[in-house]
Amino acid sequence: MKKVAIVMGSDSDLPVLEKSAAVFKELGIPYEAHIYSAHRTPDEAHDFAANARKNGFGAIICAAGMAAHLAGVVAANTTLPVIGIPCKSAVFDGMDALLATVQMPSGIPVATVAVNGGANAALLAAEILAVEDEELAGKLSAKRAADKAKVLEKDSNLKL
Ligand code: RP5
Repeated sequence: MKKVAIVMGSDSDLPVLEKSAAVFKELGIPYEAHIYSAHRTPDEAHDFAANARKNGFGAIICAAGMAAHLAGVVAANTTLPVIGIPCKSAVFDGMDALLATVQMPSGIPVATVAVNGGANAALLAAEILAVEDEELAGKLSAKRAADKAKVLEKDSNLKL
């Protein structure tokens, strides 16, 4: 199975990426995590993206807040699928990062998930890998069914 990369602009983004890592652990997907910033370590961000395909990655998750250019810069340097997570910051509540991540120019796509959407970013990466992996597709279906069962149990226990 291909690996997934988790790249964050700062260690202050870690709580969001812990949700991604939990999904990968649950599904048995190999991953590697890095702190590379589009602004503070631009050379490392570039080199990681440019070499990601030959280094065995199948998808890249990029999380950044504020002027969130990381996902776009990584996407500009690879044709692997890039999933952007806009991270919430104190001043604009994540709207700044959401717009910076989602509004990519035509030709360089970034699949943007919700603000702080670490779990969905990992699930989307898993779905991309599962296109060619029946066993992983089965695990994703089982997770959907288990999540559904949890909601239905809450429904039957609901007292209001
Ligand atoms: C972004 O700026 C990071 O992704 C982080 O969300 C935000 C703030 O970074 P720190 O100042 O906390 O390192 O580049």
